[in-house]
Amino acid sequence: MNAADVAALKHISRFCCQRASPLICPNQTLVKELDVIRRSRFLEGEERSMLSYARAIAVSVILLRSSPEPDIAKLPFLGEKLVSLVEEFVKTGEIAEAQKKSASSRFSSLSIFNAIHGIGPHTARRLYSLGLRTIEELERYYEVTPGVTDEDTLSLLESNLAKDEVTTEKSIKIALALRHDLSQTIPRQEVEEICRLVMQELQSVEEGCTSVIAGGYRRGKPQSNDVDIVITHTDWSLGSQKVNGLCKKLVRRLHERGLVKHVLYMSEFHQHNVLRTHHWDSLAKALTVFVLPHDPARERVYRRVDLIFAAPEVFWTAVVGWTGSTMFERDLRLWAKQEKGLKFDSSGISRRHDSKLFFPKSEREVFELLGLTYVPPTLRNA
Ligand code: DCP
Ligand code: MG
Repeated sequence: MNAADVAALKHISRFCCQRASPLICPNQTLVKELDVIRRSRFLEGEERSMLSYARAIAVSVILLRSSPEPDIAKLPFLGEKLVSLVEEFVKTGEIAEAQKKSASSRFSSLSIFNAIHGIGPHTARRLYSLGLRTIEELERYYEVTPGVTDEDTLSLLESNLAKDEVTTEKSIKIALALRHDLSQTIPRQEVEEICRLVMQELQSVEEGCTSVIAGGYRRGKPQSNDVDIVITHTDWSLGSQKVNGLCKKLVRRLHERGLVKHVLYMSEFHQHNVLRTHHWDSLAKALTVFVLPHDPARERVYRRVDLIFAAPEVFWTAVVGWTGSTMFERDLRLWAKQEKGLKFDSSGISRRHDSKLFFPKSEREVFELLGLTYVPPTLRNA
């Protein structure tokens, strides 16, 4: 970043894609308290309230740091309720509502359920309403036996390979059976090792591909919950042809090599449609469970690995879209729409009034097209 970029990012904008948000902030305790309430709103399906907490967290963190004794009432973008919560925290060192939520058994059950891949807030609430409270009860409900047999693995893999669709219930069973492994975070070195192995296999499937490890890893997190790899082909003239169908081929290959054990979700590239039930992009992707080759010197832990495939012309929008954070992405989309008349998502940038598509050739060009100062990945931790 040059000096002008640094100066521009110090300006406190309503959009977090115009601010510098480092990984570690000095208001960590306040953030944790506010985040309990944010998560509770999320689990209860109160989207608007959840968002105002998310925004408040992102902005108050920056502002409270910039001055030792900030005038809380003057913090921009914070409603009355949020201001009073921050004041309460400054006075007492905690927020009563957050303490109450943390101690609530409903909040605790919903959190435990939601931590399983495939169980969103809606399903978590449904399971709770059926009387389920603990992870053991959840296991009985889904008839999960300890470990998953190879037969289950193969049938799920084959059916996902054939159908290109979510098999939520089966995915939940697998995620539940492997929850001890999947809840362990992945150190950076292992993230890199996994990517190296994936790319080595990809080389045998299709020569000339390249990738970027996105997600929290790229934002500098020392430990990740999963590995997000965005893949494309280096040949711009033939690239999209080469990327088509690659997802399935690579997953098959990785499975044959014993590296991919399960596929929780897989889709080939698809056009946007109004019936989409999730807010994902239209890129081809496979959400997998991966394991490193046997090594007597260390324990084998199952890891979540997401493989995302983008044609060369949308590779950099895919990388920006999958680098996150979730809040940064949300504001990128909002900024593009409200301030620029553009539509941004991982699968491309288009102009709203005539659907003209843009094909940035670098990450900086993505920011330029959106009329934004470049924010390095490590400062996108809003
Ligand atoms: N992303 C998004 N919207 C989604 C899914 C993903 O904007 N529905 C973006 C933002 C995320 C990034 O993709 O930061 C990767 O998603 P992850 O769930 O893997 O989250 P992180 O990689 O940020 O953190 P971690 O994997 O360590 O939990
Ligand atoms: Mg990730």
